[in-house]
Amino acid sequence: MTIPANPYPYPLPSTGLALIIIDMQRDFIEPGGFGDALGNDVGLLRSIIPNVQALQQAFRRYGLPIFQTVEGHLPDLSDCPPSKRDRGSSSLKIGDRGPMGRILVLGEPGNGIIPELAPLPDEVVIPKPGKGAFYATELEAYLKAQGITHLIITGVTTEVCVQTTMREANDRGYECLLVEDATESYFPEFKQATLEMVRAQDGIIGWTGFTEAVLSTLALQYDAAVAV
Ligand code: TIU
Repeated sequence: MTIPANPYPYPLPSTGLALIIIDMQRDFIEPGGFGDALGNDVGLLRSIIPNVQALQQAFRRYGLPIFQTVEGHLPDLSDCPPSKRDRGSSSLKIGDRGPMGRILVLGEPGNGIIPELAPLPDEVVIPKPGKGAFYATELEAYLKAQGITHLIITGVTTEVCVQTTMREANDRGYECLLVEDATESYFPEFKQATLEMVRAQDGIIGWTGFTEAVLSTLALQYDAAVAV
């Protein structure tokens, strides 16, 4: 079974598939958070919520693992490099108190996953101090423990945390499909460039494809299995 994708169909394994949802947090998607403090139009990211929800529901329905990440720092900022906190000219820096609590600090209201994509109690949420989801996290240990080899990647923002994570995963041997209409950027041209660069050179980093293609292929593979 394969998922229609670019640059060629993505091989769907019989086991070892997981959904990765990167940083669908209020800090990036709602006014008053980190994304807003950096000067971005955060409303641009909302358009993918229904597609990420559809993938989340499908993976739940088929009993496939889902890993969400949140970018955030410990309250004492001991895991935040000064270079990250000091970068830029915003008056609201990481750790400062904003309208949704301290900016980009784990456990603050604004750092949480948006309610539309709230994880179930048994779903793993990986806190991450960097842009990539493998740097200084438990993600790889979870994936190895569960025999995961193939990652369907979604979330925000495409050219920052999503692309960094996909590159980290590719270097570790994971087969990655980035879902075009389930990832978004504050910069449409950067999203487009990311899609093109990851699938160029015969999939130098991996594949790109659409939500509907993933959903319909999963239905063929798993609904058929359920029917038998
Ligand atoms: N600023 C921006 O585009 N993104 C981030 O800082 N983090 C993530 O991409 N999650």
